[in-house]
Amino acid sequence: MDLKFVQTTCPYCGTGCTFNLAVKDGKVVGSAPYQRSPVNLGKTCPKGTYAYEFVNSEDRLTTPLIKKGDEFVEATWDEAYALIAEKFKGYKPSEIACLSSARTSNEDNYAMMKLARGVFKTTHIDHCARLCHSSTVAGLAAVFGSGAMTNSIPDIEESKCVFIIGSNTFEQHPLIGRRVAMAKKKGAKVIYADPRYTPTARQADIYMQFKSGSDVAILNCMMHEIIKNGWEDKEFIANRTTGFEELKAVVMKDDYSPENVEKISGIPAAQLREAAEMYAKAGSGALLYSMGITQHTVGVDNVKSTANLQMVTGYLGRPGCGVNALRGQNNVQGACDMGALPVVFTGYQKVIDPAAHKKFADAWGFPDGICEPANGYEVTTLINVLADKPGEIKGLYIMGENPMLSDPNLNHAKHALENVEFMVVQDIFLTETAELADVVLPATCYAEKDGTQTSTERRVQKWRKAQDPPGQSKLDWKILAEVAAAMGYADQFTWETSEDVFNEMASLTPSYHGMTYERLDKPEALHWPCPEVDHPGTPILHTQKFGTPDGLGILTPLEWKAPAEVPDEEYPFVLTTGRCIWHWHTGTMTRHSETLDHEVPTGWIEINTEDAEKLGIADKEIIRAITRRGEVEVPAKVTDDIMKGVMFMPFHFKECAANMLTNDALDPVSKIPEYKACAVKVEKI
Ligand code: MGD
Ligand code: SF4
Repeated sequence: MDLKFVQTTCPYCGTGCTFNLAVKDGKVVGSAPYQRSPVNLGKTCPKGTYAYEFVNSEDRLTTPLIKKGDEFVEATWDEAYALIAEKFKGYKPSEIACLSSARTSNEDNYAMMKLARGVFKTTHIDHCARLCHSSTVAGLAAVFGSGAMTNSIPDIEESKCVFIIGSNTFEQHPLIGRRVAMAKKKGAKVIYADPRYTPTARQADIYMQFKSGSDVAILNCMMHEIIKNGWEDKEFIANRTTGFEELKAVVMKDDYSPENVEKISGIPAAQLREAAEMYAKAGSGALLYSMGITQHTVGVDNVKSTANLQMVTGYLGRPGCGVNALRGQNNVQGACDMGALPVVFTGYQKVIDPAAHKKFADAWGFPDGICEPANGYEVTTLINVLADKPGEIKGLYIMGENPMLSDPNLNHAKHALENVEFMVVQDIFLTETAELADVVLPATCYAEKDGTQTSTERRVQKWRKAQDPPGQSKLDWKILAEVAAAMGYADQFTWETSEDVFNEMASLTPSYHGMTYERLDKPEALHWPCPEVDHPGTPILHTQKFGTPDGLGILTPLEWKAPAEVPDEEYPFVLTTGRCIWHWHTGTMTRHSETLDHEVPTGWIEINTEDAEKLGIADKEIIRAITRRGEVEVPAKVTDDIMKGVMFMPFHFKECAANMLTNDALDPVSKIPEYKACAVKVEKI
């Protein structure tokens, strides 16, 4: 028997835990701890522990498929490439769109970005960061000059007070949650604000339960109390920020007094006062947030509001502090860094900047040039264009995304995708989206490839190949390079290894410039920015100055605005949605993992005990949940963990898909949908 252990990085959440895959006779059969990781210190959550189980699932895609009539038939790679090239050559650049993937490596995303902009010459490329943290990128970039998590995961342990708002850290980033627990053991206080009494709430010294969608009011109220009592960091404000007087004029309004914010949020005024005092007086404060902040029509305002609080308290640029935006997908930070966005090349170099455009055009050397120096469609705009203007986009190439379960308002998304003339899906499973495709291409998963991913803390880590790919499946970047070759651009895609792709990318990307595969092999890897080969990486951003033109952080006066859809007589409850610890996003991988699927085999809707009593609904009863956009039948979970008037659904389960219900209203700046608040009613069946 041949048994070996291959160290790799978890393919689920943005924490970036390292573990070993156990490989017996060439097949992945289990996982084992890797003790030297400074991120997870040898531990993993259930998803990481069982991340080996889906790898050899019988349902993995193993051969290219081409749709003939309503059925897929197996095809050779050459047949699939020939068809893709024939179709895409027939479209104008503006008629093609590409969706890249936060589940694939940096190398795969770079290849997709180059294929889109260099071969298809389209500006329309985006990925699911749009649905997740586009408000973080837009919000933090505007006020700090960089749209990423400011501090590192180990650094959270140094905090004297951790303030978590809109993140169920202990369930969704469990190994970051463990850091919070470690900080607490050292004496830190924990303040938690969330509509649900989650496992994170159990760790809190102060737990503030509030109505989804009142974040700006709560944060303004905390600043109101801090400034009223003179607890703000006057030196930090004077030396490192701009706009304090304008901010003060708004937050000091009576609208944001604890009594008035109690009316908006449901949090008792006394608790708001207590939280503001505890936080401001702690001496160091790490603010952690996730999709509870970002997924709103005011997502960018929410993000800027968290930045305001951190600047007012001076909790930035030093250990135990920071705006810690906990990114969702394992490589959503990396996919953004790689330029899988409609406005930037790698490292956030703007497509509309003539110098950046020329730099990439020259380096890539496409004889007929690259895309226009213009911005493309965001995913959510693309879906609206597909739905409303059939024919404007004709060809769609999707790598590693499943919008048919992850997009809001699924009836609308389905209508949009059905309007695509020719769709390619490149995935590891035949997803709900792949079922609508004309060509499906089988890709390798994390266990079958070398590559890198960038975690939420900007740490760039390695994936290492543990087994051969199943059937004819291939590396994502390799497939994209072969598509490029079929389109006539083999000379621009001559990479032989993942490392070749990385080196090309790093040579064009200042924040990755000093990284090499050799340097990334160390257990601690490297945090960007890492501009030179002798640079140690940057675990904490903004230590001396911000990335804004004048180096100052921008305080932004913000008024609270209600969600786009609020409860009324017909739809009297607020619906909020998210994940559970056992499953990941659209469940493609976790539902192919026997252990995880066995733990939580289907979805549910959480209803407060008093609300359920009034409606005559029993625990586990199958009920109908209805919004203005759709309806689903789903088992009720009657619980006191959710506040009265609010309901919660996880979005992993196709048989009771939360996104049949959610609202596709968008934040005007980041274009993120409002997954976290819409109006719902429930009925007995
Ligand atoms: P995933 O399930 O992660 O969802 O939206 P998606 O990205 O669409 O889909 C990723 C796909 O990648 C899967 O089909 C998987 O099989 C495939 N895959 C995995 N590894 C590989 C690989 O190596 N190569 C290739 N080619 N494919 C691979 C997620 C999106 O969902 C996000 S990021 C968020 S934050 C949103 N959250 C959210 C919410 O909170 N509520 C509701 N209601 N909906 C939401 N939708 C959003
Ligand atoms: Fe994987 Fe995230 Fe769990 Fe770590 S916390 S094992 S990265 S899912």
